[in-house]
Amino acid sequence: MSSEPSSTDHPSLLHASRRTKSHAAFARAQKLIPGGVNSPARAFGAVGGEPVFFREATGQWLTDIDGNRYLDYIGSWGPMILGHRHPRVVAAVEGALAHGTSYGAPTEAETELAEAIVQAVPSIEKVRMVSSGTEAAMSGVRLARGFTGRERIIKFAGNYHGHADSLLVSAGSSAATLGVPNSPGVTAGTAKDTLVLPYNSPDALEAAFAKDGDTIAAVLMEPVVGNMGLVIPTDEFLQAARRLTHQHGAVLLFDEVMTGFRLAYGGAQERLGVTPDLTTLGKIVGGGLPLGAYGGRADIMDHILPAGKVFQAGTLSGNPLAVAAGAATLAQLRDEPPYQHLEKIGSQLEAGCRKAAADHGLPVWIARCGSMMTVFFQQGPEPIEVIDWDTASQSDADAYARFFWGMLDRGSYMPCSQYEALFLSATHTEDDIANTVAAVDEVFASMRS
Ligand code: HOZ
Repeated sequence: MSSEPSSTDHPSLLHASRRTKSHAAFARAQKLIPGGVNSPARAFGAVGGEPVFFREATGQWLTDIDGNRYLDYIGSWGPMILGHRHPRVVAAVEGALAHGTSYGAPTEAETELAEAIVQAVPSIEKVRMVSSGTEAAMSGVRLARGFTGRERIIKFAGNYHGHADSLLVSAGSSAATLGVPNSPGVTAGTAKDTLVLPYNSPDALEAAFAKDGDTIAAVLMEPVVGNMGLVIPTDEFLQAARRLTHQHGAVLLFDEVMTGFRLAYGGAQERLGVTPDLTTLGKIVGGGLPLGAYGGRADIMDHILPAGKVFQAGTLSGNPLAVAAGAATLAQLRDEPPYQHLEKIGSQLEAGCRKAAADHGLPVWIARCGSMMTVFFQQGPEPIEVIDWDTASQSDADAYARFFWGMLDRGSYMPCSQYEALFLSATHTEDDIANTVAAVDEVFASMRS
């Protein structure tokens, strides 16, 4: 099977000779792993060319198997807020490893992590640990249904909550990137209880609750969206979600898998001042190891088996290595909060991108919240404000691909899709950002020529 990009002038080919080992590794992987990758998000499907294979990471740096170094603007899609291999996290994992890798039985470390989560996120009174954000969302939805005795949920087009069947409806992230927002394999019966509304539309929410309010178990949302590129909610929209769920006895379920511990120590809900009933967590809460969690009001959480009747289980739930990495990450974030630094370098990157776009007359919409940001490339002449999937999906995917490869060739590893946010870490320096802005300026200039 050939793994060469078909077009001879594709931007991925400009410096392909620097990535010959990645090319060979991808060819080998494709023979055994569908599409050569274990998650479509990393397949470079929307930017063309072939994925880069990595051998190690330290701080803000990635090294690929050809020996190329990149500034990492993905951070494993969010978890690595402290940078790669933070000494405190490494020591905690090594400490846990010395004792055992899995017991299938409770440990005190799980309760300590639960205490840290509850202290950080006041809306979480009780929390259950699972192994991924997907599991957290799937279980949170089941719990909301079990608690309310209702079947329908509301989700928003372009929001992504992992790959549980009922949530792969108008989904963002790689489902949107690769053109399967409604996945084959999800039955009509499963999908019919998922009502999809436009993000940032209080009117659509009002109308849905006016029509079906007594059948809606939950409103599930990314309080700041990272999975259709970065999209920021209006206060009016968030307040409508809180008010309507409260009025109609539905659960407000925030998916903070990306935003938890990132937009503030208490997540997007702290930053935005809105209190959900339930919250899902993933990524940072596991410190780079597989761990998710869902938590919230004790009266709701106590419906989970064995306290209540809603089933959810897992051999590796609360795995000791993942718990150690998560607890060390949260402790570090609490002891030396990086949020001011992240805001500073985030605004430096945003300002640099805005200036470069203006200097080169490139039509872009730039959205940023703390250490998450997206540059939406547009057709112009005037930028369209990106507020929902309708506006996000009008972006110029070819322009994004040229940007992505131009940045990769200049040593910055950006998200390989217009519909993913970039992430900064505490280890990125102002000099790193200045170098990246210089590269952005060059790439934007090349895109106008
Ligand atoms: N949640 C990640 C970003 N949208 C995707 C990670 C993955 O599926 O590999």
